[in-house]
Amino acid sequence: MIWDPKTPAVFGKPNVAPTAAFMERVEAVMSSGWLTNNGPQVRELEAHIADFLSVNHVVVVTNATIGLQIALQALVRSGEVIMPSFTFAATAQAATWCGYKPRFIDIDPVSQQIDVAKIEGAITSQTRAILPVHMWGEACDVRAIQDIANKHGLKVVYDAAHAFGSTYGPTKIGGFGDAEVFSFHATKCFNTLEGGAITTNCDQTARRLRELRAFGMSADGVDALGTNGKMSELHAAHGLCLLPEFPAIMQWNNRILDVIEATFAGTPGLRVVPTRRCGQTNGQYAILQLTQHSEQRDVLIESLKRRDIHCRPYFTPPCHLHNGSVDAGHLPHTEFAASSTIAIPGGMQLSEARAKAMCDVIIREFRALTSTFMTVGDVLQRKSA
Ligand code: T4K
Repeated sequence: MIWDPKTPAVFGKPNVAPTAAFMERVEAVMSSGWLTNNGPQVRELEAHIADFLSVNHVVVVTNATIGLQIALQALVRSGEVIMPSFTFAATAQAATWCGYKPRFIDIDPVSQQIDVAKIEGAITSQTRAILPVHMWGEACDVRAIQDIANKHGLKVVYDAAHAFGSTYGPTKIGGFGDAEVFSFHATKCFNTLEGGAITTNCDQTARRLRELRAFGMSADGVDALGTNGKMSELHAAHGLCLLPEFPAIMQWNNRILDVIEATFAGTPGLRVVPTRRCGQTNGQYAILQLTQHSEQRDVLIESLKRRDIHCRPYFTPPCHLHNGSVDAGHLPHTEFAASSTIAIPGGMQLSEARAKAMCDVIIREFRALTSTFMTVGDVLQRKSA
């Protein structure tokens, strides 16, 4: 199949719930007179997600950023939180917003996951928690992380923004650490337009999370510094209508990822970041890395845009290089990943044939760019010789 540039492929294109089912729920909500504040749609969504993830408690929230803040606030008083720098700004900002000091460590260059071997070296007398990210939907090494946390008396909150439906071995992500936080943003393969969820198996933590989600209010009054993290009924309704579709979405995402991995295999200078080694993933993230000529990454993204293949550079700049960030020194694998990684379109918008055609265009554009680059380099080299 030849790539049809008139039909765009977009990284982050939302999966939308079936319209008829969604409109039916919208009408029911609007005529019910109950629009937010732990309403019936929210409670139903929490129950369905708890069942889907096999976890005791699900607390849905306005978005994962607020979810991370609430989870940290519920579990950690103050101090330092160890996390990767190669992550979306929200991970670090959530901790900073709550008054904790992020302590950034490097990633494993192959998986782009937090480098577990570097965690213990970053622990100080101020360290209170570890905030690992299940990067690109793949589970971190949760067993090793829990061992370190137990040894040093630290809490673990997972940023599971990418990982809804993914597993660690046979076990769904959701019950690891002290809490896990999912994003249900529109760009996530399961979404509530905006939204997120905190999951935990601990009854006491769940009670605390529910209080903090609603201004720190309990039956006894306002006894903690909370926030407004409540999900509205309409957002929950979208999630309820999309959830039954989700197993099929996951399956298709993975089929497309198979095609993408197979098409790029053995292409010099490009690799697909492996995301399915620790268990299943939701298959949403097709992540390409320029292992050579990474300086051409942004030029490649621009040239693909002209072919209606819309990609995103992630995570640029990495968190330790944000303005106002604490000095974490040089994190070489993080800095290389941030300058060489591209999230490419995948999932439901593509047929297998279109996925292959799209990858062929990416390879051709990359080769055209880098052979031009090499010719210029060769010329310069010849001139200076
Ligand atoms: N932790 C991690 C590790 C995260 O990756 C994120 C968020 C969070 C925490 C926080 O989760 P939330 O608080 O958002 O629940 C996007 C998303 O906005 C963000 O949720 C996501 N991670 C991040 C990886 O990607 P941007 O700034 O790249 O978004 P934006 O609006 O440029 O969208 C990306 C692409 O998606 C666009 O190029 C086009 C497409 N798109 C987007 C929207 C919103 C659509 O086609 N339709 C749409 O409606 O952050």
